[in-house]
This record gives sequence, C-alpha cells and structure tokens, in this order.
Amino acid sequence: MGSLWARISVVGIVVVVAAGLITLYVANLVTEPPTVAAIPTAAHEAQLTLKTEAAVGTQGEEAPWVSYLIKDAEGRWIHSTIYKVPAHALVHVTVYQFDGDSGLRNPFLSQVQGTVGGTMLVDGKSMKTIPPEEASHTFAVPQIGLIVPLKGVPEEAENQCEEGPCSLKQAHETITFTIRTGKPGRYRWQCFVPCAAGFLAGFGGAMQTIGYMDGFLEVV
Ligand SMILES: [Cu+2]
Repeated sequence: MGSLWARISVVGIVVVVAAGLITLYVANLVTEPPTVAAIPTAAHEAQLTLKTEAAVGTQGEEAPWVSYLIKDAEGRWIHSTIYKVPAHALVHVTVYQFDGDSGLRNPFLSQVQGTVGGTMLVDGKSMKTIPPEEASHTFAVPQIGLIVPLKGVPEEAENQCEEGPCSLKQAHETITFTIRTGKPGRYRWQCFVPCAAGFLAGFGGAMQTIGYMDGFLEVV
C-alpha cells in the first residue's frame, strides 16, 4: 500500500510541475513588451529612434539575445519592439546599428523598398541597396511593402560593442529613412537576416520572439 501512495504522489508532483511549466510557457507567449511611441516632431510627423545590439539582457533576467531597442521621449533605451506611430504621417526612422553582419540568404531583401524616395542614408550616404552579405538585420513590414536592409559593422572596426548597453562612442552604422504611414492598424514587422547566433540556421530564439527581432507597428 505504502508504495502505491508513493507512486501516486510522484505522479501528482510530476503533473503539478508539468502544469507549472506549461503555464510559464504560455504566459511567455502572450506577454508583450511595452508599447513605446515615436516622438512627434511636427503635425503629421514623428521620429522613431532605434538601435540594434548583439547581446541584450546579459546582466538581467532576459535572454542575452540579439535585439532591437527604442529610445523613448525621456531619452531612455527601452527593450521593446512594439512601436506606436501616427497614421497618415511621415515617420523618420533612425537606426543605430551596433551588430556585425550575418548576411541575407535572399538578395532581393537587400534592396530598399517602400521608403520615401526608395532610398536610405547610411552614415549620411544615400543608398538603394547594400551587398547582401553585409546585412546585419532588416527592418521590414511586409504588409506595407517596406524593406530596409541594415548594414553591419565591419569585422575590422575598432571598439566594437559585444554586449549591451552599447554607446554611440562605440563602432556603429547610422541608418536613416522616412516612411509614410497609411491607415490605422497593427502591422507586424520583422528582421529577415538569420541573425540568431547559436540557433539552428540562425532562425530560432531572437528571430521568433516578439521583443527581439520581431514586433509590431501600432499605427494610430
Ligand atoms: Cu536580425
């Protein structure tokens, strides 16, 4: 009899632990990072300032993965990929790119598409495309035909940022472009460069997680 009760309690403990793990997993799927708004600069115009870092969260509880961050109105860098922007407006985007290149598998995605003028500035130089192998990330919103490939920091650059928080005194590329937003809605955006180091084919982890290499544009 004693061993039967022992077995039942072992099964009970296993069930409770499994239920706990499933709850944690689901909670993790539905918990979103905070929504951070672009900063209004004029009527129907706003500024969205982002950066990419090779390893965010190495000091905290978050996974130390490659990620995007956004600068809020107080000048703080927030670890989020959910950005609120005005509808029917010009949104000026600046990305400080601190990560090295991983390369795009599909060269089609290394052409700028969907920005005002079909171009971007890379460190002040106007460009319509970059060599696919130099891409570190993309900022792409497939639903509105936006693709901006982000050039990686060259391997030989000095003073590279291996781990966040990265400062503008460290090696980076500055990419700017402007988009014209349309009607309100929630638009998914994502990176298309297989940049998730340590995962199968570079497409796991950060590449599949909201808050890292995927997010939403809340057009309001
Ligand atoms: Cu990426």
